[in-house]
Amino acid sequence: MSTDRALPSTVKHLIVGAGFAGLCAAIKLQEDGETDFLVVEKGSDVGGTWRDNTYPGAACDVPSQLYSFSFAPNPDWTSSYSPQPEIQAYIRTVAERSGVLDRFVFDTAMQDADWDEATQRWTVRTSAATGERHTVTSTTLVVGAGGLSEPRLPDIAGIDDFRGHTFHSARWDHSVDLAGKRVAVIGTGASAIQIVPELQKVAAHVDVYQRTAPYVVPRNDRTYTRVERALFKRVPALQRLYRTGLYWGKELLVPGFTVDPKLALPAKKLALANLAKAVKDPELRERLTPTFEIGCKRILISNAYYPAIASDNVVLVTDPIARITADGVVTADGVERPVDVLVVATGFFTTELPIAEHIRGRRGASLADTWRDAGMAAYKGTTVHGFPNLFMIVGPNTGLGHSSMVFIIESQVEYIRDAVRTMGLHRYDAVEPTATAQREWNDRLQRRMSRTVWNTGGCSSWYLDAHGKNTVLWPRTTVAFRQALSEFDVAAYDVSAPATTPTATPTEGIPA
Ligand code: N01
Repeated sequence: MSTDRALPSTVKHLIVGAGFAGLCAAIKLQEDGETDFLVVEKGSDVGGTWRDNTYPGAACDVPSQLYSFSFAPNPDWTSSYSPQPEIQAYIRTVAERSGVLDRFVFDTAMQDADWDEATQRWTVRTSAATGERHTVTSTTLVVGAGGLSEPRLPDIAGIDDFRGHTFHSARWDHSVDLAGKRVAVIGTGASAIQIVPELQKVAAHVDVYQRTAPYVVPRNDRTYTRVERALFKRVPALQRLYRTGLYWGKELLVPGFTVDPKLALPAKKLALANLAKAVKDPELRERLTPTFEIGCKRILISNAYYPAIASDNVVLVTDPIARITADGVVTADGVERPVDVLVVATGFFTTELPIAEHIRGRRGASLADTWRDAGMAAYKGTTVHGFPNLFMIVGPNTGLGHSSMVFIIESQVEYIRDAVRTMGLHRYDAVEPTATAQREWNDRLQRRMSRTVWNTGGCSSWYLDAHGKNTVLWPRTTVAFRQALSEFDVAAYDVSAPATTPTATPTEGIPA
């Protein structure tokens, strides 16, 4: 996708990112008649993480009927869990049909954003080509950059000396032919367990380097029949009903994460049965058995992962990696395994968002500076004290372990819409959550978090930051999230209105 659009000098709303979040914000602002906005996107297309993650086997582990916009149902999903190309095509279709794309600028990254107290505006520097205008000022800054967008490469000695091909799961190099190769996969998270079964089919040999065994439950995937798809198309209410059923089914899982892990015992049994069915070797099964409470790390879903691991051309390596050489991977026991292609499926920067370095608020401090000591924190996951008119979508403590992030995104966008309406109605130049409102929100949230399986389940995960604090997940139901963000609660905000010039009353200036 390309637009030859030059950047304007100023817009009312600047949106960063053209994934589900940025696109949703653009569509909903437009619905409110807020047409003075611009979306800057560092990639060449919409889609965000679904544009970037093109690895073999990439698919959603949340049912497609739920993992889509409520306002743009898609009766054409081919199966219950959509593969990446279908999701990417869906996002593109929604973007094209919504008529917002003329305000998207691709291949243009937000580099820095500074709040200017004097003008009450953001000054945003972008990577627009030299010679072009590359700075835009805006009243609001809506960041939809995603929590899973910046690949985290492992800090393993010698990794730069490796002479074969190396790539991260989210930056798959499709020019590398894997047929007949020896491939090593580092990591056993949601991405790796989708990749390994595909590699097993084509590579001569696959070594899977596992640090922590995950729980993997069966994936009840199935292709929709032509009749089902026709019904979804002709009777939209039926598709809505189906989606609603899926939604509440997912909500029922929440207490297993947030109240008592014993409630998740059926899922644990399912995962262990999934393992026992596919892996007959007791020693291998033992090494694949998780040692923490189910739910502490993301519960993975696959029918293909365990059978792939049990295949003759796949070896599960559980000795820690000591170093990487020019030709292979050496484990702590001194064994070197030769490798042609190294696939790094080691996840993303989630608790230290790289973009936080580049957004500077009222006192010139960046979000990263502000969050350095106590971790990421926002008010309702969306606004941040010290950063007026900044709206984050998928901000701190908005992530889910059980349902669709698209629901969270839509909830946050509704809140932002209401904030924009409120600002317009009262002619506020700026809104900023008070320090007290933000502190109380996070104190309550972290009190609830302390009882969840993510904090007590005996694992380390990408939900926890360097201080062991969970700054990623939402510790309640998504219903509670939507309710909390159902209206812009201006009482929790400091607002600034434009300086008004006193208007002369009719008697002023008339000599007595
Ligand atoms: O990343 P991860 P991911 N040496 O961080 C291991 C979403 N997603 O890309 O568990 C050795 O989960 C690490 O080991 P450990 C989804 O939300 C969704 O797989 O920390 N190993 C772990 O096994 C998901 O949760 C879909 O001990 C190292 C792995 O690398 C999120 O993205 C599909 C290591 C990283 O797992 C991230 O998933 C895919 C090292 N130095 C992803 N460093 C859907 O279907 C890390 N590891 C929607």
